[in-house]
Amino acid sequence: MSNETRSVFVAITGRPNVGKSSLLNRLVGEKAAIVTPKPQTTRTRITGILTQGPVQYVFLDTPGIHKPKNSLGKQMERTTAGVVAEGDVTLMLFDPVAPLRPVETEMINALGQGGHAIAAINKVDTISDLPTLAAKRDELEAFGVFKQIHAISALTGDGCEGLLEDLSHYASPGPHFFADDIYTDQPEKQLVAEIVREKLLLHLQEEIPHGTAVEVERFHEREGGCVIDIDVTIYCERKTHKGMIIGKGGAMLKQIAMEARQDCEAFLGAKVFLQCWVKVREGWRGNDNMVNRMGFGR
Ligand SMILES: Nc1nc2c(ncn2[C@@H]2O[C@H](COP(=O)(O)OP(=O)(O)OP(=O)(O)O)[C@@H](O)[C@H]2O)c(=O)[nH]1
Ligand SMILES: [Mg+2]
Repeated sequence: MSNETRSVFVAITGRPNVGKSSLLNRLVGEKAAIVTPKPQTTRTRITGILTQGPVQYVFLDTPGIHKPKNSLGKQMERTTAGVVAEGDVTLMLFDPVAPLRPVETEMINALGQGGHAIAAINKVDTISDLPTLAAKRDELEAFGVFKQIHAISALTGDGCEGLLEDLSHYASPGPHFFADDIYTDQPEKQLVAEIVREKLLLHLQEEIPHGTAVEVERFHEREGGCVIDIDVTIYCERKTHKGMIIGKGGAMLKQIAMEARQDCEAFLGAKVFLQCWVKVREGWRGNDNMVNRMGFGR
């Protein structure tokens, strides 16, 4: 390998819950994106950066492709389309078992219109029979769109090295876009907001967490940098939701804040005082202006 610096932008796409954010974290070796068992966890574009010697990989995680039901969903769809147009290569993830959905077929056909695309069948740790994998591979191959089809597990790391090697072939010579020692370009405030949202998704049922948005109102490092005070507002869509987020005697909110604080302390390397408030912003997901104002218009 030559010592000339090279970079490659990789757009990661695929249906909700297929493991895009898990793969991003696995590839960069840090938690750049939140992960939950619920679909539509990722709402905005998340950048993960890995520098290996002369090659810098810039992974662009996207909201899972689905039929949008509201303004927020439409904005998420635009984000994904924009990111895919930006990548030097698109990496599309697939479930090893679930049949292809119409949105996936549409995306594959769109990828076939131009640019480079690679497929990866993720979660291979969940299947034991090779015919299933072979059938999925054949099905994807038949589109004639993907340059390579990998079988990987973001959970165990299986196949990820081969995938990286393959992606490195799409790198172009030039200076690195980011510092070699960073793994994401997200500001700390955004990482904190995402962590709080992850805990909301993990603890609350049904539509409630999907109707929440998180804003960091204050992020203050005390002198010496060992203690950080963080104030967070959680917006939800209904009064009844507010009650459920707070929980009996405040127990739910306390649990969410405690778990978020622990994660924040781990990545900020400081003691964190985290305070969370809950406010109602009725129907915000269905209102273009509110969706934009809450930071999704990017
Ligand atoms: N067994 C197994 N589970 C995985 C693997 N990759 C991801 N998961 C799980 O699948 C679920 C969804 O993972 P995410 O990384 O949040 O999926 P995503 O594609 O980013 O989802 P959205 O952001 O909603 O589009 C989580 O519970 C992960 O732990 C894998 O390789 N094997
Ligand atoms: Mg995700």
